[in-house]
Amino acid sequence: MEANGYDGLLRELGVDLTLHRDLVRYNRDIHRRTFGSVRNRPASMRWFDDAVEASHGGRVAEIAAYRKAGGRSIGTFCIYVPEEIALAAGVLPIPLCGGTNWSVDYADRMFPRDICPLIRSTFGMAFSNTCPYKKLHDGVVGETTCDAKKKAWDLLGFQVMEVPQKKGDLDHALWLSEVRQFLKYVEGLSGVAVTPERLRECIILANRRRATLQRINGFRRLPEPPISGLDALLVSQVALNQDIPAFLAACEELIHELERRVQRGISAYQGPGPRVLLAGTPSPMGNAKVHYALESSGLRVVADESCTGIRYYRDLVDESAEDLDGMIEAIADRYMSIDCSCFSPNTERVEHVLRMIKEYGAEGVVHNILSFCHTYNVESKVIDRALAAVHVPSLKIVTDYSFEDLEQLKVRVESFGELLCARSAETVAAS
Ligand code: BJ8
Repeated sequence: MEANGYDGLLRELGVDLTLHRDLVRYNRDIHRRTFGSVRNRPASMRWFDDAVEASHGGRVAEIAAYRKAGGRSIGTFCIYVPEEIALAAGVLPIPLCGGTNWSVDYADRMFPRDICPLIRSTFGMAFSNTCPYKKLHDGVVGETTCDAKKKAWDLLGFQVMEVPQKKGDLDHALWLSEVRQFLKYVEGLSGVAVTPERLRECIILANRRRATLQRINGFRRLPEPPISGLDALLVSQVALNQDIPAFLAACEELIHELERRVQRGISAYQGPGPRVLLAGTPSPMGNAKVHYALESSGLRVVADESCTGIRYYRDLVDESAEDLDGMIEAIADRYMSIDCSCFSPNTERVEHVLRMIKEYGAEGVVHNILSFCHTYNVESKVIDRALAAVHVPSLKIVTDYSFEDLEQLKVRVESFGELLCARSAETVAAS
């Protein structure tokens, strides 16, 4: 029996079909449990559900066909890899699959157990021969962000971009030279020289994807958001895997539906609930546990301060440069503005969190930290100091992808929700 109609292709790609079926079943269950728990979803979310399913079938076939026609693709692990340059060279950047708990233990073959689940999940997929993209990549591009990732690239011999750890002039110069080298690398893979015309088109295309995500997430600022935090996460998760024009078309439909919902006063939430900003590590496709724990406990996740949230779409590349050099500089500048916790100091992130609290009307912050992610874990203390100064409470969740601690998490989340409700009642009483 074919799991999803793509067994022939998956077999050709060296995928272990028995394990892959098990993985797909596992992922479907988690998807149903988390996103399926949202009541009264916009009908156009259906496309995004299907896109998750397609990431193990139809999308794989599309990329295989693209390569057969002479195109190239690379695996990426981080939003520092400049997607517009890769696209301009005819190289599709595809994020490695790293959100499923199913594959975590398969990483033990090469990695210690005490590193973050995102890394273990990704490489567990590769080592168990269940990642359909493994053989579709003409290269994998890593980056020097956290220690666990840096050393993983060493072990596996990937191409690495050096992301500086500070943001001074020398760091900017280093990063610009890395971006230029990346351009040479992708040109070498595809044999296609990047022209200013093509790069401009790709800058505009990638900017449209970010601007579209900004529009969708803008709805979450409303007192009654027409889209839940879970569904907004799903849109972001799908964004990086799917064909950009198809993704943009689906988003337009969703935006129209959200506008209609706002006009009719339809909220994504059944009853009142405190608004929280979720800050920290990414939740890649397959993982929505913390969003689920919060929203199924009556809280509203109204903003995501993460790489599967605003960190990916906050800044656009300046489109005014006229020549190739100017465009590359504009791209380097935009990527250097990303506020990942691997930077020291990372004051921009603190400022961004404070600004987001106001923009999205958040009453509290929940730090979402993947186990063993030291940079985000320690940085939560820096953010907490700034939050204390403006009297915004926070809750820190350090967890992995498994659902074993869900009930425990929900108990903590519910009492945080009660605290936020009590504070808001006090504010109302005092006014
Ligand atoms: S820009 S957040 S995508 S590095 S969670 S693997 S940091 S131990 S994912 Fe990240 Fe780029 Fe930064 Fe974003 Fe390491 Fe932490 Fe794991 Fe992480």
